[in-house]
Amino acid sequence: MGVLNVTPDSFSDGGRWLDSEAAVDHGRAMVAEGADIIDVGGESTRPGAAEVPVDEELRRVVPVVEALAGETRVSIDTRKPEVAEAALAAGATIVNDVSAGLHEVAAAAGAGWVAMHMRGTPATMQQHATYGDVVAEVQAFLVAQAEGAKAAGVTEVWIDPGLGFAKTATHNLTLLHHLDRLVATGYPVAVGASRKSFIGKLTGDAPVEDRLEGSLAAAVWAMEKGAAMVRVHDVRATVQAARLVAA
Ligand code: HH2
Repeated sequence: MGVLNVTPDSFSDGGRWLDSEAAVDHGRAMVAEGADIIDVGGESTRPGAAEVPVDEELRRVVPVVEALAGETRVSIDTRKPEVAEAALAAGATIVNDVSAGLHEVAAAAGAGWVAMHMRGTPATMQQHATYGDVVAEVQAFLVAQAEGAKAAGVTEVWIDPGLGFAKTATHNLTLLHHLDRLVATGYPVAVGASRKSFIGKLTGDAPVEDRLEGSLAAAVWAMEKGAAMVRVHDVRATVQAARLVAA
């Protein structure tokens, strides 16, 4: 899954693809590099990010989804039902749901759904990064959400531990270490580690533009533990790594 942030403020590529044409070109480039799904998002969810009004989020994402949907599979990365509905109407076929609360929208459209674990909102989530057993708690939440979605009629349900969302670096590492426990639930697992701050922290404070190697290591680890999808910014390099893992 290639990341396409149509935002001014995403943590690693904010402002680069804000213009629709530049965004569509970047989406096409990621498809050419081997991405199977392009994940279009119009709201940054980095820690502390402010909420984007619905109209503005729609203005950012709908033209980009429309342009890419005829050429590749598109997911919509949003927390808002209105935005998910509009993107599905524009041709997206998966809701990448960082709120894990939009399964009814996916069910109504016959779309796939990614349930990601988070606590609170991006503005408040780092205050909620306390767990007794992070793996058990994340797993229990995701399985409950996934079962609810299946019962509502969603046939394609993914689960995602939500690295960096109400998680410390240690929580992220613990979840990666025990990713096989999420895989054992039987739901296909998606993982988004790409360029996140815990990678910088573990690599001598590498700035966001210098986290490719750490991101690849995390993606390879996740795939080896059984993840069925990795959400990444650097598609060409990750596809090459994925082919080696698969071989
Ligand atoms: N991470 C981000 C956004 N969406 N979706 C899933 N399923 N899993 C993730 O780990 C995930 C996600 C945050 O990364 P990014 O989109 O690069 O940044 P920002 O939120 O600042 O736009």
